[in-house]
Amino acid sequence: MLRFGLLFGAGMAALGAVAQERPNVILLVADDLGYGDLECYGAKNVETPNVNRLADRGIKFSNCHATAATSTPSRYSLLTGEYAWRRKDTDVAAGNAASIIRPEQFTMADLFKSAGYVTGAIGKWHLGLGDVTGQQDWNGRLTSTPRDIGFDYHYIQAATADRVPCVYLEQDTIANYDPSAPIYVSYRENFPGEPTGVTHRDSLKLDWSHGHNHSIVDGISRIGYMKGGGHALWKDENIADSIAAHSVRFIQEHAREPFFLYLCTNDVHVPRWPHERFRGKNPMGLRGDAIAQFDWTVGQVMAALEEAGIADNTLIILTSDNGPVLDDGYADRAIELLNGHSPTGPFRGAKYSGYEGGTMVPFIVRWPAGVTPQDADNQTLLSHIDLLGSFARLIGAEVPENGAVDSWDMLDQILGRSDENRPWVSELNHTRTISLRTPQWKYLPASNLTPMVNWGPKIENGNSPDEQLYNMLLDPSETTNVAASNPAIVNSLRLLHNRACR
Ligand code: NG6
Ligand code: CA
Repeated sequence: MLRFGLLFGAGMAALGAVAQERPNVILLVADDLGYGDLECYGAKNVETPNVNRLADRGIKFSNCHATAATSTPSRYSLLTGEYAWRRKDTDVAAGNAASIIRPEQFTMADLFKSAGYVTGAIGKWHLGLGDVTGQQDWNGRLTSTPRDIGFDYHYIQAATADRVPCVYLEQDTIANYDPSAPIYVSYRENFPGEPTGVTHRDSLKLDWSHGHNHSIVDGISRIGYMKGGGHALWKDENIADSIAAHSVRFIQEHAREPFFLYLCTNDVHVPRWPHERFRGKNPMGLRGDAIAQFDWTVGQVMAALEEAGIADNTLIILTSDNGPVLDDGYADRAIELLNGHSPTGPFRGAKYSGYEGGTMVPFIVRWPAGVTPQDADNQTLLSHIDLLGSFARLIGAEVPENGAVDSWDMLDQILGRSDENRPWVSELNHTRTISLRTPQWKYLPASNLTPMVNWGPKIENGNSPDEQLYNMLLDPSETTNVAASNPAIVNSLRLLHNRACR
């Protein structure tokens, strides 16, 4: 209470009547949304009025990094405050993977709960479920769910929309469960007689381009095999509506008590099949439609807060889990229809990559006037890893001694009260090469791993047998490796890498 008073005394006075002492927090995480994909970050061909409004009333950061260039490790670090590279089992998870965050591990949700908050996780999960991979009881009650790691409420997709099972889990059981169609899931083999993207390719409403040719659900073939589900199966065009509706309900139900909502959209991950309100409307095709649908979700959340009279007491942080990708396995013409739009903005690489495009993400912090600056551009170097440690001070909660070991308190930076950079941030590519970014430099260690993503997407991993150094102040697009002419800087960054990234 005292800490809160100290921190927000001035801001709160400026706000006048404030319903609650502790702010609600909504952490809104898009999937594969690029740094350059929002209008306020320079996107072309797509309007994002709701996100613009959020940025107008808050701070738009232009140097904030996800910790990893794919979802599972990025989200692991976000929720635990521990770098994913400390563990071997944090790569992109299958839809039947066991829960990666074990109940004994401290999480962001535990932090909020310890301060008396109601906590919810809605939307994409992709951190595993159950105790043993492949042994989940999809027809009964699941164990090791978000409820075991601090979330009071969950309504989630087990992994991503391109992975089975294509159903939502709500409070440990399948939402809208259909007893006449029991659910079976396998990542090893098909169930006899079930159609796949290979056997029934002609029937698909969205063709696959690489992978994604196993079981067909809602006319789209996925990764992995499933059988059953009946009326519990999702329809892709309703996913955004469903996530938004559950989020709005969560906000309404908890408007009179402090809440933390971890809201993860399915947009703009593949398969992109937005609702017909959006589908076919954007000149960039389905990927543009999905960005517009994402923006709509943001509008729904803001409207719910305003209607409940709690917009002024809710801190919203909007970001993405990793960089963008165009062809990620479905023939949605994302590349052909770009029309001059650059999903990564000026940055090299994309999702999966150790270059900046892999982890440079939009990051908007909105709170009302008087607490955070309005319509501000901020270039402070930040990382998602520090959200947990920063929230701890925000709500006056303690992080236990062995919890969130990598997360620092950067609250002053996040609220726009300090522009002191994080001295370095670490970026994990999908081959588990860790790069370092400092305010001036980008260092990629030597790696003999493959330089390009070696399945469909034409994306550079950032791996090279030579060490790489880029001067980010002069060359933000990482075009010219200046390692040879800066041996002292390379040495010091190699030492830092050896010390900090193990
Ligand atoms: C890849 C998938 C890709 C996407 C990614 C994870 C194939 C060929 N590609 O393996 O489509 O699902 O994993 O994306 O299977 S993430 O954003 O959830 O990390
Ligand atoms: Ca992602």
